[in-house]
Amino acid sequence: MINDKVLAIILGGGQGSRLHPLTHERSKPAVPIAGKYRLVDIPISNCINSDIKRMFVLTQFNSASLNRHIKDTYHFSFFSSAFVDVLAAEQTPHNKTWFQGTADAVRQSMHHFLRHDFDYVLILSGDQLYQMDYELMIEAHMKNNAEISIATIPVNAKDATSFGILKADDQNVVTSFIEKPNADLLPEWSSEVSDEMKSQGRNYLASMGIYIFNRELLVELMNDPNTNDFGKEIIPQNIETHKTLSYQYEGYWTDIGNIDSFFEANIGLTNDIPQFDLYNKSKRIYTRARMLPTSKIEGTLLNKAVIAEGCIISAAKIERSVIGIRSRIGKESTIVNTYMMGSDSYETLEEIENYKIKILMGIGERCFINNAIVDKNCRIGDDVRINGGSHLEDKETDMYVIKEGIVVIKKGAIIPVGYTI
Ligand code: ADQ
Ligand code: ADP
Repeated sequence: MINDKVLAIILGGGQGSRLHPLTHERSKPAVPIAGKYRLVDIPISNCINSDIKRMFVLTQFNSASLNRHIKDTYHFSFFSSAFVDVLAAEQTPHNKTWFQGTADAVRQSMHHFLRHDFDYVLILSGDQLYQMDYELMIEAHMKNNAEISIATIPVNAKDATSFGILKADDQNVVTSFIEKPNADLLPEWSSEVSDEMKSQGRNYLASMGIYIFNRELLVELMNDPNTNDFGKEIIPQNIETHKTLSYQYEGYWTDIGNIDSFFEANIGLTNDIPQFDLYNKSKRIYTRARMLPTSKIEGTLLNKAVIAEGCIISAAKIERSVIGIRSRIGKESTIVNTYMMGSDSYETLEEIENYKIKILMGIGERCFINNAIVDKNCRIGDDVRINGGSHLEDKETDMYVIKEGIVVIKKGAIIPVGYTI
């Protein structure tokens, strides 16, 4: 049983500044994706689907929403050894012992891991969208007597500079590794890849930031207090002395660590055949069962829309958009290229009566919203016009942030009637 041998560690995020403002009030693993899930559901579901059921989530700060989500979602049988535990750094950013990097985060939590029986540790990133069977990677690791394995994927030259790039021999043993190489170094780093990858210009083998370490080796490496990061230090410093295997993966995989890639990954779910398959029952993505009512839609032209449960929609048109749980959208509004995360609760008629500002939760009437992310619990007044795009410069106000043309409305923001962005 693989579950007895492997412990999974999910790196839930450093300061999360690249996903600001979505990470302003919550830790990165708790950021909502795809209308009803949270980022952390992806690696957790991949683990469950790979029969790995003992998981730690490391995060820089404890958010109530992350703990509640994990507690309310992952109920394992009383008789099983399965668990998902959140370990949050308890220090402040000014304190030196605040997690200094991915390896440091693992180091500071080692005492929690060592209480368990395991032979291998599977280290995962918390901000990637993919469905991978880790069991196959662990089998390859064991079969080849490797001490470290790195999941790798071919990428093109443009992307190669944002990843760890490696070279492997014909037995897939890693021979060299460079973290985020400059573009001028790239010519030396191309690899032999399959014809299909070659035809897409994906000639560089990138680390997916997914690692397997043998227990003894990890303990040994974590005893060195001078290494803080897997990609920058641990991996490059150990490939020569410890057999390191490249486990090549060619399925859909995308890093969603910044606003632009997060937005694209969500909007990509509206494609005819999305690359990330939420409808595959053997690769199910788990999340909290909320017992919401079905969505109610009136007079709306829907085209490539992904709509979660519990919505009340009277919009004129919704196109290429993901609409999250409990969203309310008023009459004659048009929503295009938008990820609306939804709301945490419905307002009662009484609350609506007594609410001073009189802007209801959700999106009002006659609005136009394009190229936007609307975080949870926003109140967007009638006749608001938000037109994101490359014509807008990066900017932050107390209501919204513009990053690379995408307008992100902050959680709980109130956008007054008639406002234009
Ligand atoms: P990056 O993604 O740039 O490169 P990093 O920012 O360290 O690496 O993040 C890796 C994961 O760890 C992310 O999920 C991040 O949120 C999380 N993380 C970062 N700091 C953390 C901390 N202090 N505590 C807890 N979690 C933390 C890495 C590798 C590259 C590889 C890419 C693939 O270094 O070699 O190519 O991942 O995405
Ligand atoms: P986030 O997704 O931004 O991290 P939280 O997880 O903190 O947000 O909020 C989600 C949960 O909070 C919901 O499950 C809901 O139970 C609860 N909640 C938030 N606001 C309200 C409210 N006004 N009334 C009832 N429950 C609420």
